[in-house]
Amino acid sequence: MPDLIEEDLIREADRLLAADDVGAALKLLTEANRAAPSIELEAKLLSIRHRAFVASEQPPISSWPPAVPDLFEGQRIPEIAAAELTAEHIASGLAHHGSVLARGLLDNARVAELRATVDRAFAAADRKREDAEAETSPDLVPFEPEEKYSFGIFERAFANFGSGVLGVDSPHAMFQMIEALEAAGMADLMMDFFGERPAFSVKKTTLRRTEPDTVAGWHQDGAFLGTETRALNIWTALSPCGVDAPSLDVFARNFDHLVPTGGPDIYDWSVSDETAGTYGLEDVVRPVFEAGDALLFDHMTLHRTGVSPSMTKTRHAIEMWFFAPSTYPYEQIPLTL
Ligand SMILES: O=C(O)CCC(=O)C(=O)O
Ligand SMILES: [Fe+2]
Repeated sequence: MPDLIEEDLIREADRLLAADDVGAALKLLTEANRAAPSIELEAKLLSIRHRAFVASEQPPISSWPPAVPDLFEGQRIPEIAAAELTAEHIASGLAHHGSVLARGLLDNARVAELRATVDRAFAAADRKREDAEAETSPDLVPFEPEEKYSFGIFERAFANFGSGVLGVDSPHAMFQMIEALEAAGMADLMMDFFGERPAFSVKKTTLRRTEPDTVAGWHQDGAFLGTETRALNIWTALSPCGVDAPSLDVFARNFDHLVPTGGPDIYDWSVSDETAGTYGLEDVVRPVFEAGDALLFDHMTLHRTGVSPSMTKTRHAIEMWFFAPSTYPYEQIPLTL
């Protein structure tokens, strides 16, 4: 049960929400939680982010994708220090190279904290699988969206199958990650990029611990997100990867269409190795990430987990998909940033 101070804060946040001041409610609880972290406040923040989502705050900007010059000529996957990143760099990277690698998006302290939170969430998910009655709060608190959404058993099993835990089931991880992205300026930057305050996805925000013996499959996330949405995945490495631990394999080019799916692969939206090969494997890059580096890509980028038999280490990462609310793919269940 929340203690008195938390109850008061939550009541005050509800009052602000009733007066339609979502921003003030989020600010109140965020600042309180920064001063004294509490799972009740963190869970309430997620609930507000979900329930207060509105698709139509701003009209969509008319031309998409943005027409931008190639700011990274001669590079394959462009790299840039996160402190220098602008919305134009993101648009340019996506349009001309398929992705852009932001070095040092999260600092070491934030990475260490997040990695510990991810480990606790995984341990709690293991306990829960052994004993459905196990108490897992505060490490794992099953998220409950509004009733109109279908969500639960399947999504958790699917995340687990992919060596993941749903981000929203760890309100603490979501709090830390959003704080880290705010500190890195990504909230403002995405506002610039999308021309709308971004929303992120309940189903597509995943804490990952990827083992070196994982099975990888080529795909474009647009095969299930749809091609018409405006998306940005911030895929952040929380441990070094690309040499001893799985990274990502990414085509260093733009795709304006979905490539044919099917073949001897894991999901119906997977692309077979043979089909991927027809796009020129010489264009594939496996970035080497330091903890805190992030690859930014979208729903058209053709990629897979980048793994080799020689790898021996597990990699921690967070995959977090953002969308322009006006083009939100609703089955992915929205949360406002
Ligand atoms: O983390 C991985 O290996 C896969 C991530 C992925 O497919 C994605 O972020 O879209
Ligand atoms: Fe993906």
